[in-house]
Amino acid sequence: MLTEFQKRKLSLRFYMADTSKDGMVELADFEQQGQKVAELIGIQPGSTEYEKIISTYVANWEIYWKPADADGDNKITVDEYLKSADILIAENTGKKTKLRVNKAFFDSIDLDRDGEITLNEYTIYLKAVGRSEEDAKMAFSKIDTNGDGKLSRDEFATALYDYHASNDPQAPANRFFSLY
Ligand SMILES: [Ca+2]
Ligand SMILES: [Ca+2]
Ligand SMILES: [Ca+2]
Ligand SMILES: [Ca+2]
Repeated sequence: MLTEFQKRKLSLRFYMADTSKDGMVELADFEQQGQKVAELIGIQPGSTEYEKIISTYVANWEIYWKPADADGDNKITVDEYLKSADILIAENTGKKTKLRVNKAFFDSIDLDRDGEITLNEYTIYLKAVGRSEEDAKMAFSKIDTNGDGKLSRDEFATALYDYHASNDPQAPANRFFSLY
């Protein structure tokens, strides 16, 4: 069972992902996030690069979010999201599963596809979901655990798992999305 602390934390993340602010997380939110990222880095609609960015955001929806849609209406309510997060945490997945589950999300943020996320790439993502540059800097410093200025797949997946699972209000990974 999720604790009240986890529920509050994950609900904030849910409402951040709901960029259309209609109370549901759906495909359109991810298309919107991809569009915003393209706009922030000056990529024109219709270009190959633009389509690539959108497709990584669509993949993120398909792989991480859509499985939470228990009633199959293509919209995720906060209750559906919390239930699926509860199951994921209870499964206490190993490192391989963490890396697999988080691959699409990592790939959508790693804009130059070099296998590492820089502060700049992370800032673009967080801005696209409504956070500020300062928020991004703070969040990044908490999850770049070896302090080399880049997020490896391993650091990213571990921090994201801890973000979901941790019930310790002091855990650095709580700041993954800068929220709370
Ligand atoms: Ca929405
Ligand atoms: Ca649903
Ligand atoms: Ca990169
Ligand atoms: Ca690092």
